[in-house]
Amino acid sequence: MKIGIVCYPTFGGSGVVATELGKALSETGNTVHFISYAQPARLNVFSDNLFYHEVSIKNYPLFDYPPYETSLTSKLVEIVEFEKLDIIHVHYAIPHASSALLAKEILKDMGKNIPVITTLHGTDITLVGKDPSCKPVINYSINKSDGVTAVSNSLKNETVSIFNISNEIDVIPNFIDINKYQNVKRNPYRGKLCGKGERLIVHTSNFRKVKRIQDVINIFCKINKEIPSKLIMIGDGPERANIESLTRSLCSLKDVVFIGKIPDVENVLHNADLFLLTSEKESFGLSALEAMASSVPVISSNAGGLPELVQDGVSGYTCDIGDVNAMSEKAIEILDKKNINLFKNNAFKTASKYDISIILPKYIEFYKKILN
Ligand code: GMT
Repeated sequence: MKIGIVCYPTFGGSGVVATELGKALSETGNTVHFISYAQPARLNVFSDNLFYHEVSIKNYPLFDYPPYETSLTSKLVEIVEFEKLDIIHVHYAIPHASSALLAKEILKDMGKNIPVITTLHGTDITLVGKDPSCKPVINYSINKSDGVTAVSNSLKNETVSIFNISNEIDVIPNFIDINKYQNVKRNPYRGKLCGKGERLIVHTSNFRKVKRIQDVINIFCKINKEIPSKLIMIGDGPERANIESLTRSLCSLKDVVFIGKIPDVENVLHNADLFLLTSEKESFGLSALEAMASSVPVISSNAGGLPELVQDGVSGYTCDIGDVNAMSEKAIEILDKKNINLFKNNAFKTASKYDISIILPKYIEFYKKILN
């Protein structure tokens, strides 16, 4: 198959999933064309059947806002026509789905039928998508796509409850390449940061309000009073300065390190003891899956799809959103030396169910169903 993948090029979950999917599809003999405004962060390999096309945006003094959607639509028309694509798969509905559907209409006038698949990732529905400034366009795009997938049952249900949906939505969960996480040899931070017997806790996010990162810091302070620990904060975003200042006021900065955005989370997760994800909304929680693939148990909120991913009491615990006390108590339970190894093993077993070898065939099957 010749597949066009449209995604955000950033470190966000939807871009990561789209990029890893494209790489895996190309390794199984398909030709994949990535279309985005910058090279996707995880697109670090190239081969003769993997391509990247940059959407360049024509600006003009009249425009207060560069017309990205128009440029993306035109690029899609060009790539479908000249690369003879069989299918377009867009990740994150805004604005990718409506651009792809307009490209489909343009191509129809040119005598070419191109199926469009839209994968919903989370905030394109639960936060931004339902805003009146986007809602009718997202509703239309979901109903007019040739195929729609959501990354969890929770996201599918939320989509159906928010919008007026007449199209079928299939659930295909996110995935990881388990080997990548298991083959890490050394965590470069663990030895430098942690004293003997100290636990290592990790959080990863895009530092947005929706992640409730203040809860991560509060939970860590409570844990650290009972069990000497260190916390590594991975990622960056609008809340980072506030969170760093909260950290300074609540605990010692020698116990918490902010390392910013990194391309190789697996190296930091390796040999960590606990992952914290306290989000108010989380359609799936790819970062929690990456942690479990590294044999790291998870304490998370019970937002969105997290209870589908984190098996409560087995691979970690899910607690009510904002319940810092319950999350700290459960964290201390997991970190106890008589429990930790069981939770670590279970976390890995849970993650194994989401290995790419299991999820990739579901996408290929879905493409074939749409193409037929
Ligand atoms: O976490 C974010 O805000 C980024 C966002 C994205 O689109 O990149 O993540 C969403 O998609 C990920 C991949 O499917 C999911 O694992 C995240 O749970 C989801 N984020 C939210 O729902 C807040």
